[in-house]
Parts: sequence; structure tokens; C-alpha cells
Amino acid sequence: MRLPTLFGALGLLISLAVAPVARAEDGYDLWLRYRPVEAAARAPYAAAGAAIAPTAQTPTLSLARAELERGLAGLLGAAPASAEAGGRDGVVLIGTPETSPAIARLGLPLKAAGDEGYLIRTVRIDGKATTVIAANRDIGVLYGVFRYLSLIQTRQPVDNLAITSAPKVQLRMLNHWDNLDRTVERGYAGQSIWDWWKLPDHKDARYADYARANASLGINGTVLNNVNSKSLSLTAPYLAKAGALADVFRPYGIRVYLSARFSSPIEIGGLKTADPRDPAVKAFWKAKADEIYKVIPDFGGFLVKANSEGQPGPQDYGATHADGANMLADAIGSRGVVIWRAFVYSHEQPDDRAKQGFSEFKPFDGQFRDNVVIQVKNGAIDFQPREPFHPLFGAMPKSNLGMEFQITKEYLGFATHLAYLGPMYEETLRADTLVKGKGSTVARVIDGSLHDRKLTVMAGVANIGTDRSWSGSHFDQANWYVFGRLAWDPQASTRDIAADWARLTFSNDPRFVTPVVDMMMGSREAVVDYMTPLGLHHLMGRSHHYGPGPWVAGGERADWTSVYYHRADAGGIGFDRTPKGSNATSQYAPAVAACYADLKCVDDKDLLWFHHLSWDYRLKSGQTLWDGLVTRYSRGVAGVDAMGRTWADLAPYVDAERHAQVGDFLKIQRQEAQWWRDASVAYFQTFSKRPLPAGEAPPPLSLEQYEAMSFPYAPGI
Ligand code: GCV
Repeated sequence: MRLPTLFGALGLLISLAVAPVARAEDGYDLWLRYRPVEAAARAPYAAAGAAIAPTAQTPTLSLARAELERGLAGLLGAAPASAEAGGRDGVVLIGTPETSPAIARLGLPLKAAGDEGYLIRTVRIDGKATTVIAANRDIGVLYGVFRYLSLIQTRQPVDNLAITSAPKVQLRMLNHWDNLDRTVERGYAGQSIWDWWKLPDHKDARYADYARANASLGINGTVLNNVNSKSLSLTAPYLAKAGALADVFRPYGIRVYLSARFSSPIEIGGLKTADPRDPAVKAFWKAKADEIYKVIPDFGGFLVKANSEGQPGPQDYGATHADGANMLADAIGSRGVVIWRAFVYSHEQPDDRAKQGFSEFKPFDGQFRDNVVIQVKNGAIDFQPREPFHPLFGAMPKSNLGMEFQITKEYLGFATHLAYLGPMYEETLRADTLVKGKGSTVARVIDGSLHDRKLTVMAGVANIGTDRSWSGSHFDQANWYVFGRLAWDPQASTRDIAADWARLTFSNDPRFVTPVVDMMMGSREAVVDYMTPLGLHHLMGRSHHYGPGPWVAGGERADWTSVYYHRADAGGIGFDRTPKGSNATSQYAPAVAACYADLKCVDDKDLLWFHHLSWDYRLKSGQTLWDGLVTRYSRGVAGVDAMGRTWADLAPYVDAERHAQVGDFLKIQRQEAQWWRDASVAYFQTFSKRPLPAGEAPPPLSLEQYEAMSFPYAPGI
């Protein structure tokens, strides 16, 4: 070997020793990568998973066992052989008391695990250290296996475990806005993964991978079709297709739900009306429910968008939301639920759109059947980068109220902007409604503890598509992940969840984890800054919601325009929702309402959501409103710059393929953040007529040039 070559080889070896080696990945494996534990970190796992004790089989237990084998093989090497529990150290024993006499003999305190939770315990059987993953039902065992593997994946000790975990929310579900032609409303990750055309005869392998990923988070329900739905979904051929998916999902503990179009009795039932009080309409839905349960015996129920954005509903017949929901609930009976969305605002209503959901639903509190859930978006407008919590939370103590979050980033830069939504979800969940004194958080409404409700729901509008990375970008996987983890435990810390996700998805190296988690935690705030600072909202381009459109005005309805929301004029900017304005504040508990309406109390982050203020109004920082607005826009751009720098520095810890894609997307985000800042400043300056604060660069284009930009092929519509 020539000397330079020898030195070259040595150099390579040395650099391999200092920098972790990352092999190319496309993101398909999500947080379930099971890459080998590096040699230096192996010692604590020397005995882990030496063998898996056999257990009686159900389809779900088979999956649990297969997952354990797959995980241990990937993480620790050779696949463990079967062994009787107690034969040697490091055996993993999984099952329920019914399926495993060895578990039954242990007499574990399984009550705390409930129906879906699990216990993971290190016990001694015949003097040998054994890990027991036990549950009351087989699905709990599968969840426990995923948890156990995640401990090794994140390099936690597993030799002295005493974990009890049970979900705090009963129905933890994804809502797909997927259409039958495979387009996805507000989808930025390719086509719908449901290949309706080939179903039920061909079941793509991806369906099981989807179910497995969801089960790893404890997600136990999925609504297959868009809430803007077609009656065709409820016809026999499409029920057979949905049934085929349900068959794949069942062993993973996932029930299938369908969005139901309220006018189906007319469109596929041959009736002249869909009036929920009409006996023929009731009979149609009862027969339809019976038909569905024949095909899908564990069908979860219906999700309904009624009398909202042009969808049909009971109000078309002078009936109420309660009439409509209860009629469907009676058809379903004890077999499932009806999830009725509170995202309603009517064409006829001239009132502030933010008030309409509350006004329409609050009067019916206590009038819904026990198997009806009212599903409420986190805020009163529509999944904006920041919204105060929806006033319905806490306001309907005698009804089941569910949370609807959006995981897909319709208003937060689609798949190319890095925005970890954990802090946004957490902000809503931790908001205090004060309806029963301090500590009446939204999370406690959602987990049912505040008003002692048993039927609880957390739903997330999915960001999943045919893209290899499932979610359109690697970091958007974190939003699916954090949603699932919060649905299991709405009180969980989203910083901790971000750290888990970063370790599972990329690397356990603290030199990677610490900066990435910091970057993720600040990312949504950066988006708020460069899109909608200080409580501004709904300023995106018309209809596709891509890019800035603060000038959007006119058209079909006022509350689909930006000018309706920001109300900028020579005198100032913002929507007055105090008692002097639309009085939306009055929909909150008195102490919350008083704070939002009081300039001394309201947080600057919500300022222009609730107040119309002069351009010279002094923010809490002492800046004028105009200066504060401009500097926040620029701060958002600087935040994206910082993310780009952080990510560039992390190249040694990430495989080249994923590192490059994230880097490219951050560059797109940087350009678009700048565009948001410049276009918004150019537009609002026409009203403020104030100079830019010192050091702020003028927008490079004229307002007319920004306004002229058009994006007919923006995705998601
Ligand atoms: C499914 C917003 C979105 C629509 C969506 C609607 C809803 O208006 O832009 O695409 O429709 O919310 O949640 O029903």
C-alpha cells in the first residue's frame, strides 16, 4: 500500500470513529427504524430479549410477538429463540392473564391498565430476571411491546422496569380528508394511500404498515374519507372496500369510521328528503347502519360535517344539529358513535364567524345522545398558526366534547415549512377555561375528567399520503407522532415528545438531540411571526392558502377574505371582539372574557385577535404596534435562518438523503418566510403610512407585484 493511501485509509477510519455513520434512508420506517444499538451502548442490553416466552395466540398477540422479534433483531442482533419463562435471564414474557398462565400466576395490578393500557415490569421468575409486558387485552400487549422497544431505541435502561400506562382519551383517531379519486383535501404528501379502485381485491402492503405505525402511538380509529363526503362511500361496493381496510386494521386495534353525507337518503336512498324527523329517513339510516355492521362488525361510527361550507344538514329542513346527530346516533345504537363537527358557520349569519360555532351548539348542551360526540376545532376560526382556544371547551358540560387538531399544515406552510406542532397543541390543551375554577384546562375537558364524561375523543386531520416519507417531509412525521402521543396523554410534555421523536427518527447523540429539539420547539413560533404575528389570522392566499394574501377581498363571502379578519385601515389594525365590538369574548368564562377584553391583561400574542388598535399603540415591549409588527415579521425570517444553520451543522448525525431533503425544504421555507414578511409589510404600510423601524429593509417588490402572483397548481385543493 502506498503511504498516501494508508494515511487516507487511516483518516477515514478516524473520521468514522468520531462522526456517527448514517446510512441513507427515505423516511418510510418512520420512528420504528430499529437500527442496531451502537457497540458502545450495548452493555445495558446484554441480557435484554434473550428469549421471548411463548404465549397463546390471537392475531394481535401474534403481531406483538412479531414486532418484538423484529425490534430486538434490529436493535440487538440475532433473533431470540423461544423459551419457557424462567429458564434464563433476559426473557421477555408477553400476554394477558387469559392467554398466559405465567402472567396470571404473577397476580399483577392490571386494573390500572384498563382496557387498552399495559404494565411493563421486571420480575424474577425462578430466580431469573424476566421482563413482563402484560395487559388485560391483547391490544394493550401490542402497545406495551412498542413502548418497550422504544425504551431500547432511545437508550433507556430496561433492567428494572415498573411502568404502568393507560390512555386518558378513549377514541384516538385520525381523520383523513381523502377523496374517492385519491386526491386529498389539504394533503401535501402525495395521493391518498387508499387505492379505492383496487380495493377490496388488492390490499396494498402499505395498509398494514400504516396500521402498525398508528398502533405504535396508540391510535385506535381512522375516518377513511373526507368530511366533504360523497354518498357513494356508503354504497355496497365502497362498504366492501372499507371492510377490506377494516380487516387489515383490526388486529392493530384500529376501528374504521366513515364520514357520512347527510343527504345520502336522497342521493342513494331514493327518498325525496333527508329531514331527520322523517320516518323514512330514519329507516334509511337504520338499514344503512345494519348493512355496514354486516360488512364491518366493529365499525366505529359516522363523522358528520353538516350545514357548514355548503354541506347538507338538518337545518336544510328546519331541524337542528341535535335532531340530526341524535337520529344518526339512534341508527348506530350501542354499536358505535356519531361524531358531529362543530365547525359550522352559515352563509346567512352576518355575525363574527368566530362566534358561530358556540352560538349554534351551546344551546343544545345536554340534548345529544350519549353516543354523540361534538368535535370542536382547537380554535374558533380554522387551524390558524395561532388561535385562542375555542370557547366551546368547557361550555358544554352535559355533552361529550372532542378535540379536532389539524396535523396536515394547511395554514402553516404545507410540507415544505418546518413547523413542529407540539407546542401549538400543548398551548390549547393547557389553556385554562376557568369554568370550574383554576385548573379547568382544555386537556381536562378532552380527557373527560373536568365534567366526568366517559366518551372522549381526540382527532387529528391526517398528513399522510403516498409520499415515501408518508407525511411529505421528514419533520412532518413528528406532527403525526406528537398527535398520537398527546391523544394517549393530553397532559404530556411536547418537548419530551420531540426528544423521543428525534432520537427514534434520527439519532440518540446528544449533540444532535439537544439542538434539534430546541429548533423544533421554536419552529411554530417562527411561522407565527412571519405569517400572522400579534394575533392576526387568516391572511393566506385565497382558497389554496399558499403564501401571503392579506389583500384578499371580495368574492363569495366576506369571511373567506383576509380584510374581514385584519380590518386594517388608517386608524389601525385588528378585529375588535370585545364588548365594544363583536363581543366574542363574552363566550368565554367571565374571568377569561375579562382578560381577553382588557388591554392590560391580554397577551400580545393574542392582541389583534381581540382588539382593533392604533398603529401607535404601545406593546408590552414598549414598541409601537407598527414597529412591533414589522420586527416580528423579520424575527420570523431570522428564526428560519437559524434553523437552516442548525440543520447544516447536524450533517454528521443524519444520513445524506434525509439531511439533503430537510436542507432543501428549509431553503424553500427561508425564501417563503421572506416573501411573507415583505409582502405583508408592503401591504400594511399602505395603511400605517409609518416608516420602517431602523435597520429594517424595504420590501424589494411593489405591492402590486406581490398581489399579482398566482398559484393555480398549489397543492391540497
Ligand atoms: C374539509 C377549512 C378547510 C377546508 C375543510 C374545512 C373543514 O375550511 O380549508 O378544506 O374542509 O376547513 O374543516 O371542514
